[in-house]
Amino acid sequence: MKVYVISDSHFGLELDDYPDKRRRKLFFEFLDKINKDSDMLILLGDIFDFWFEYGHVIPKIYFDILRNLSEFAQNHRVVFVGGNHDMWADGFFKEMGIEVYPCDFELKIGEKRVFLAHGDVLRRTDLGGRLTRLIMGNRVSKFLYRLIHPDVGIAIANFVSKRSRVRSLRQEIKNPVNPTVEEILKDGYDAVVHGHIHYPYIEKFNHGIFMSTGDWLWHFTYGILSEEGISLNYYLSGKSINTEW
Ligand SMILES: [Mn+2]
Repeated sequence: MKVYVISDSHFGLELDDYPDKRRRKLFFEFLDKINKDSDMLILLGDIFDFWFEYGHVIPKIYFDILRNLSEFAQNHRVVFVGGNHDMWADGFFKEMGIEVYPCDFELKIGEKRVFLAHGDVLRRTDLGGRLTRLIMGNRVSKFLYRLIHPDVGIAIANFVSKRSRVRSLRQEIKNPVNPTVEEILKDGYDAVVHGHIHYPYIEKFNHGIFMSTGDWLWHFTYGILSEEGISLNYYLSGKSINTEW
């Protein structure tokens, strides 16, 4: 079994060095490339810089991505795990044949158990991330936001995103291993995989493997999970770091 994992493409976010259009093109090429040998694709959050599920409207700026993903989902199992930018993904993805998990997802490969989450909330005890999700993710907020005209709502979201995020997306990461990762590994998982920190990283501990998927903004990295182990791969250079179980 070969499972591909990708996160943090933040489609819709414009960058000077890697414009949205170019990142999308690379993503579609990537889907093409893995089409034949992938059994499953896991989208590990923040694929969209902003996604909101309206009753009757889908944001047209994502049309090409949705078209490509829905085509891919015809022949592959596709799992979408919500990130802090796209936790509202829901019914429309299911209509495309994509499985949706708002927070985390457990994958079994042979005997191995892998815990996958976007990374802003790894455990229910992660208060900061959880608070954001509680406020943003509850029914009342969704209902109220839905009342705003989509043109206005999306403009507001873009404004907030540009102001606060471009800077924080590129932070230096001093220690990519969240203490919760080791707790989860000690709880009997063989691996923890998350995104969110935009820093590609893989390490094998006594209890299991940790991988941070990096991003599809500057690093263009993705993971492959299989019966042999886990690898972290750089799409542009072709470099890959393999870790056996
Ligand atoms: Mn994130």
